[in-house]
Amino acid sequence: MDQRVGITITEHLLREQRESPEATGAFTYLLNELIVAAKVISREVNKAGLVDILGATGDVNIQEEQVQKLDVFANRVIIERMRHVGQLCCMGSEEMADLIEIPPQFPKGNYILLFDPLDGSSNIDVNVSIGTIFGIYKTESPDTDFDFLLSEVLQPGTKLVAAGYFIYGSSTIMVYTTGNGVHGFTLYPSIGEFLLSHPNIRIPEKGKIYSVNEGNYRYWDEKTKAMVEYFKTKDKETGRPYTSRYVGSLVADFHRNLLKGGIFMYPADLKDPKKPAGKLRLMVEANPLAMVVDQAGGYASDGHGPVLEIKPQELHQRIPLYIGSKKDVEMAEAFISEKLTL
Ligand code: P6P
Repeated sequence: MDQRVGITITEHLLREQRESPEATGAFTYLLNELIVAAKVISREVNKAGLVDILGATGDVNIQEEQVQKLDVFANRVIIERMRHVGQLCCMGSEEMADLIEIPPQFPKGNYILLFDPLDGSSNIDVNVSIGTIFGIYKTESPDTDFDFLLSEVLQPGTKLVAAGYFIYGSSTIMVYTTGNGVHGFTLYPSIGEFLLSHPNIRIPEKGKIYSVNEGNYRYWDEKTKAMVEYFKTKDKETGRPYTSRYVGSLVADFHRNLLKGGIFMYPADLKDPKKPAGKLRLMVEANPLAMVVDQAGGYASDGHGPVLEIKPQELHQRIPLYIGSKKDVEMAEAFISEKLTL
């Protein structure tokens, strides 16, 4: 009897490709190569405790964050694998100040890959789930001189052709969308394949979980404090107080809320005058996850409107982020944009 192992990610991508008349296979090839990079990262993350790859390198990245060795490794794996695929005109990484050029010896393509190679790095050596976040745009002008490509990269999230993440935890899971729903795959190390485990993910319209770092309370404005207080206030009719869950790893917090429902918040705060809009990055974190949650029936806001509609001004632009169950994010937005007073 045919012991089918289930639908592999490659089979799923090919099915999606067949449903797009204009598809040439270039995108499927691109995503498959990114998946190989994620498998390599997953292997290192899962054995990090056994080899000297834990801990910081002593360097500091563009975000002025202590660079962990696995950060450097993950960033290098993705860049070195993706630059020769022949489907990209450039890349942007959370770890790199500027756009990453495709070396002249490799063919270029029409796609742009933006990624956070290993989000949640502060959790690396305490065995908490971490992840890779990616977003893929297309450009109509792939031959634009590299010095002028940034204008092709700074597209609103509504223009993303694909987005998703890999979460390296108790198992390695890939969640992605190309605009036809959200699908999750679990890596089976014994066969080295991602198999469909979460078809057509839908986030509950309203949740019971709120995720925020309340250690930043004193740095929030009054609207933010009132908004967080709302989720903590007892009210039987609206199922409050919500439960607090905060891992400090965006991919882990987002993934839990995507499956169970709830809201993740990283509000603007006055903790670091250089980062008045909060900590999270529009291009490599907020936009890709906003596409995923939108496709799963949820919502992502910067407190005043849809994240996906923000016109990016710079590659490492930060924004406040409220993302998850639609009704919860709309409630948070009402507080922050002052459309609501209780
Ligand atoms: P804080 C990890 O460094 C990260 O970028 C996200 O993964 C996470 O959600 C956030 O920072 C945690 O930040 O300030 O609460 O420690």
